[in-house]
Amino acid sequence: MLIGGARIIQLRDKDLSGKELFDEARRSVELCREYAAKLILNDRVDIALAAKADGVHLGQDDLSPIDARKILGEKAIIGLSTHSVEQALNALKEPVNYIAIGPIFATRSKSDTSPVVGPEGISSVRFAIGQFPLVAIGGINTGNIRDVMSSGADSAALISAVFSNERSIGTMISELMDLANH
Ligand code: TZP
Ligand code: MG
Repeated sequence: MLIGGARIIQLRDKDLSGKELFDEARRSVELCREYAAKLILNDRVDIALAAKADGVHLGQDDLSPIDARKILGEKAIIGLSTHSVEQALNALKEPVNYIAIGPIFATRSKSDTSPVVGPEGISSVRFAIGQFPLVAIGGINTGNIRDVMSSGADSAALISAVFSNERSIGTMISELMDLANH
């Protein structure tokens, strides 16, 4: 992903032990530094702190952004997942650096998702939050990323779309970035 030009990597693994995740996080942080990219840890504020990650990505049921901010400090990037305009508006009152909205489309990467919000959901959240940084997540691929960006997302977060049978992860990322930026 770094070779392909990804600027922010989220380390997300719900199955690793704390020790294993910490080791992965440390290696990932080191690699991201080499590419001047950022490493965000999913869910785990404690491991983000211990591994000196750039920040943490929180869900609605994780530690609150206020508590994460107390632990990680002013410079940390804190993102919050939201699934509706109402949640996105509430997120604006929290000490977060970006809001994520999703799932945009159907996804197989997560089973307990809220209903899909579609590109219209991105537009509604964009309208509600003004210029605040907005990340779109869930089911985004080469076929729909342009629509996602033109609906008002600043960034797209994705997993499955970078794993192709024919092409490398780096190639997929650079293709997705080209589509997103043009
Ligand atoms: N929540 C909804 S989708 C997703 C998360 C964490 C991961 C991204 O999924 P996809 O569809 O593989 O890009
Ligand atoms: Mg989470």
